[in-house]
This record gives sequence, C-alpha cells and structure tokens, in this order.
Amino acid sequence: MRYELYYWPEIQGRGEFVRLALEEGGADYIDVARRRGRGRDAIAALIHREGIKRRPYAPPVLKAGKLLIAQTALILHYLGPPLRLVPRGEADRLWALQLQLTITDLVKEIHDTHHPISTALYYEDQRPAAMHYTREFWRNRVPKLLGYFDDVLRHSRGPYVFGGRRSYVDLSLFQIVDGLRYAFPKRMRRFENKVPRLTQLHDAVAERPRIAAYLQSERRIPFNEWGIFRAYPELDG
Ligand SMILES: N[C@@H](CCC(=O)N[C@@H](CS)C(=O)NCC(=O)O)C(=O)O
Repeated sequence: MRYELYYWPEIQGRGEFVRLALEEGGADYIDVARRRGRGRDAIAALIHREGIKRRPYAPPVLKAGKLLIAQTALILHYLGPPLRLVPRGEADRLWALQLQLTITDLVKEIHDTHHPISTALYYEDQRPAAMHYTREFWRNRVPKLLGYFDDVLRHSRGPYVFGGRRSYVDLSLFQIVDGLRYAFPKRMRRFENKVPRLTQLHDAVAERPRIAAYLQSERRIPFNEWGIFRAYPELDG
C-alpha cells in the first residue's frame, strides 16, 4: 500500500504525528504537498473537492487506497496494525487510542498558548491573553497532563507505554516533549525533572534508527513560528 499524506508543507503541525508513524513503520508514503511541489493547492483540492460524499474537514488527511481518513488520532488508530505500531488485541488498541485522544486534547491546549482567543486572529493581536493563558497552562495543565503520561509510563515500567514495545503513542509523546522544549526552553528545563519517564521515552524514541535517520533528513521540517509549537520568548516566563 502506498499511503498519501495531505498536510501543510511548511510546518510540522499535527501532520508530524502521522509522519513519525509512517517513518517508524517503514511505510511507503508520499507527503503530497511537499513531494509533488503542489503545496497548499494539493490540500485545498482535496478538502474542497466537489462531489466527495465523505469530505474531511481539516488536515492531516491520509489517503489509503479509496479511504480518506482525517483526525490525527483516527489516522494513527488505522495505521497502527499494518505498520505494527500497536499490539493487536482490542483492549490494547483502545488503550492506545484513548491515550492518543488525550494527546489530541493536549495539542489543542498547546496551540491555545499562542492563540487563546481565535485562530482567525494574529498572535500579535492576542498576546496579552496568550501570556495569561500560558501562565495558567504551565501552572496547572502541564503538571497534570504530562504528570499523567509519566504515571502511565510508571505503570508500564517503560520505556514505552506498552513496556518494551514501542507504539504510535510513544512517537507522539516524543513529539510533545520535543516541541515543548523548542517552544518553552526555560520552562521545560525547570519542569522536566518532574517527569523523568517522559524524558527517557523521548530519548529512547530519538535513538530508534528510523526516527534518528528521519530527524536528520530533509523530510523533518524544522520547528518554526507557524506550527503548534512556537518559540515566543515572552511566553517562556
Ligand atoms: N482534531 C483534529 C484537528 C485538525 C486541525 O485542527 N487541523 C488544522 C491544521 S493542523 C486545520 O487546518 N484546521 C482548520 C480548522 O480548524 O478550521 C486533528 O487532530 O487532526
């Protein structure tokens, strides 16, 4: 199966959680908007195409044969078994999906640190609210949510959420830690010792041969100030 990923070509964004899975799973895939040089038009053509009965709302979208699948967590739930990125049993697959949906919630909250009022407004037009939101986010939400995932890893005995076997959830948690380090270097340095198992998971994923090769490649778009994780020094406390 040759998969097609439709996602914005200039950012990691939510597409990155899918890219990491495709890379670690050794999938045959095309990052359509990047590789064919069609950029944003490729996504617009898909999302706004007339006559699609089951039209996806927003990228990332995965095309697998005739299937068009949107929603990051659902895409990963779908890719898990063929790419061997999740155990086969139903309870394990649901556990992975449950964790991934919690990551989806966290991603939205991370995004809201720079866009707390509206995605339709520029960051510069909501900076005071962003500073307020971000302070509360780090005071209450980061300890609760990252603490939760660290606890999941304590129960699984690590380094991964299924113990010794990596899954798509681990790849996403790697991305969360990596992104928070980029966006909030000072805050993360102060906080990270409270979630040592997440840090270990991050390092274990980064050392996996396929991920290490991907991170060194041009396929990995550098972090920048258009994606989910944005480095605005005034938000870093
Ligand atoms: N819950 C969805 C969110 C999808 C989403 O917000 N996609 C962004 C790009 S990263 C978008 O283009 N959204 C358009 C919109 O929300 O109107 C997911 O996890 O895939």
